[in-house]
Amino acid sequence: MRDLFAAEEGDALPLAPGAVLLRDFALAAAPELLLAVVGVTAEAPWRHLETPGGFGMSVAMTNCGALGWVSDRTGYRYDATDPLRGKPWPALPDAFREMAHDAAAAAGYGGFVPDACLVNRYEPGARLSLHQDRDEHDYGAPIVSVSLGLPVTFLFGGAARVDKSRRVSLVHGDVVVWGGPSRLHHHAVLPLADGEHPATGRCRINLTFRKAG
Ligand code: MD3
Ligand code: FE
Repeated sequence: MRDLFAAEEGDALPLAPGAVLLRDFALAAAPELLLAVVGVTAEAPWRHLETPGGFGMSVAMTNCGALGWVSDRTGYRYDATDPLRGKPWPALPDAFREMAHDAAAAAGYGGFVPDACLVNRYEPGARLSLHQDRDEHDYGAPIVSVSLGLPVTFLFGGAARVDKSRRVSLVHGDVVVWGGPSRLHHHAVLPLADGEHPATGRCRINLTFRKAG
């Protein structure tokens, strides 16, 4: 338990319409999930993608599942082929599929079957600037986000870029399910503070499950 007044494990805290924070939902499965990340990155290594504007992203990324999110000078897209290796992305590990499905169900989204998992690695200073996730075909499906390792401050705003943002601290084992009216809201990840976590070392890993195709 984080502190005396923190939510009980398994509590579902509404963050915004359609968005639910499941504190500690991935805590028990974390070692298995992290082992699977090692397997995925042995096949499809971490890389810093280039944005269409020509900047290198501070977050290191890879993917597993039928589709992977990629960025290069031509834009953002989902691709069945890893451009680095010219091969399909590694298969979605069973532990990933189950976590995504069960978290979505706990948040009220039954039958979630992701076809894409973006794996993000934040080292100290790495951040994600304000954006929307709108490269997927089906905005009706939720996005499931699993936080592992070092804590981070997550900002989520509204439908318009200028809407006021709220901030929430996401720690090891937290899961957020974004769906319904919040699915296209703007969000950002503030620069990761330096630290050391027993499960991941000096980084934060985020798994983002989507139905992209
Ligand atoms: C809020 N990653 O990869 S998903 C991303 O912590 C990304 O690495 C976050 O944002 C991270 O695109 C976790 C968080 C997320 C996803 C979709 C949303 C937040 C959202 C849709 C609407 C509002
Ligand atoms: Fe995003």
